[in-house]
Amino acid sequence: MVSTAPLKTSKSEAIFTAAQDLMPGGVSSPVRAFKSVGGQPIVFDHVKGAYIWDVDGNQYIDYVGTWGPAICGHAHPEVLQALAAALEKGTSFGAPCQLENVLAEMVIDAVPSIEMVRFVNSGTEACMSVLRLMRAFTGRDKIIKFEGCYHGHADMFLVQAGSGVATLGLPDSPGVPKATTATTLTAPYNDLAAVKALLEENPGEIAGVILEPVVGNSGFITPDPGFLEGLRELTQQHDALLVFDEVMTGFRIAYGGAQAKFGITPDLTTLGKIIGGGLPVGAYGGRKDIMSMIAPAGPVYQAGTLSGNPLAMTAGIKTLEILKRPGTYEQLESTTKTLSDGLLAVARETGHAACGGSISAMFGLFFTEGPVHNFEDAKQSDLNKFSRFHRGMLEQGVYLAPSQYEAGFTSLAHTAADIEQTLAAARTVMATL
Ligand code: HOZ
Repeated sequence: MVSTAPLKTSKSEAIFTAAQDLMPGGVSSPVRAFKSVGGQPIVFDHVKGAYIWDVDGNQYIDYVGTWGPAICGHAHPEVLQALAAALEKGTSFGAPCQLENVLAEMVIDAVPSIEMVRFVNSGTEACMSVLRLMRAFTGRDKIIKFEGCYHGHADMFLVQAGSGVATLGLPDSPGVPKATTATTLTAPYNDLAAVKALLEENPGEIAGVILEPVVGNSGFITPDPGFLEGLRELTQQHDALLVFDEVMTGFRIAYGGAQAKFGITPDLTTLGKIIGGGLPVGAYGGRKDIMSMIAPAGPVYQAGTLSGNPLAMTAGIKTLEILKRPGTYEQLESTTKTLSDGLLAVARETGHAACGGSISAMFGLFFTEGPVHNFEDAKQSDLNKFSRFHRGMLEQGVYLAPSQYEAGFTSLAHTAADIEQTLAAARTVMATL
């Protein structure tokens, strides 16, 4: 049972104050700085299962899960054991290792679109590499992305981006040359007519369409019925590629990702987070004829010293082995639905306009009547209320993503008692908002 005693955060505050002189904003990645929810971030000491402990000794039920990788629960004993054995063999090879084959086969078996895969070190790297490949394969420069979708921080994607960009209200970043984003066209999510218009206005010029098949970077937004099917048809009609960014949804929405769940097979897919089991990893893959263009098989250059790192491969392999066991996705679905339905019920009982939902181990809650179909709808959420909710939940021992524009994540380690305690906390907090 996580304690709900008043938070003592003096050590967190001292460490974060010192950090602000050492690192921009005191952090290594923006959203975790709590800028949009106010207050200082808590500084973690250790994590285990569904829980986090901060440096002041406070314990929290965690719904961030290190932004996605911790789907089996933090520091899963089997993952730690596999890593301990792998460590004995060294931390980095910079040369082929059999573990890459093992994880590649697991990914190819699981994800319908992937016939061949390249491992990289982050989701950002996967997306920037896939974009080069899209352009090389089609001989076209323009791409279509969706408002509020986030595909990492490469220049070409910093247009109407979600996640930290939306959280901090930075629609365009200084330092990105106009020429770099001139070929990035945007459409509202779930708006097939807008995509059709862009394809027709730019005949023979669009390399492809990239999207989060279920959005997690402007809050949790699901594709309307027919949207993914429509994108598949439109891209085929215009000889453009369809790319699913499954960095968040891969092995989370289903073992085979959103593409398995919805039965739509893109040409290319990007992955990250879960396939590294908590170590830095990313991957992109897809049709063999397209992937064969990557160097050294083909002329499209992309490389990395730590790519295919044996520790990351080991943690990824063990994580996928655990996820593949019978009943895991049923358990994730049921845990998350109980949480999501419960949060909505509590919001209604306490008189708040709210909407949201869940699929498998991913969920979201907006403080607006909704429905939320796209980023514009998401922006109608009461951000001030979300901030107070976030702080209240923290004080009740529940750690939520410190931004309205991030999805929530559950894990196999979350118990019925954790969910019950979270809903009791939400009832207490929402009654005060
Ligand atoms: N971009 C990630 C969230 N979608 C990570 C955020 C962070 O660590 O600050």
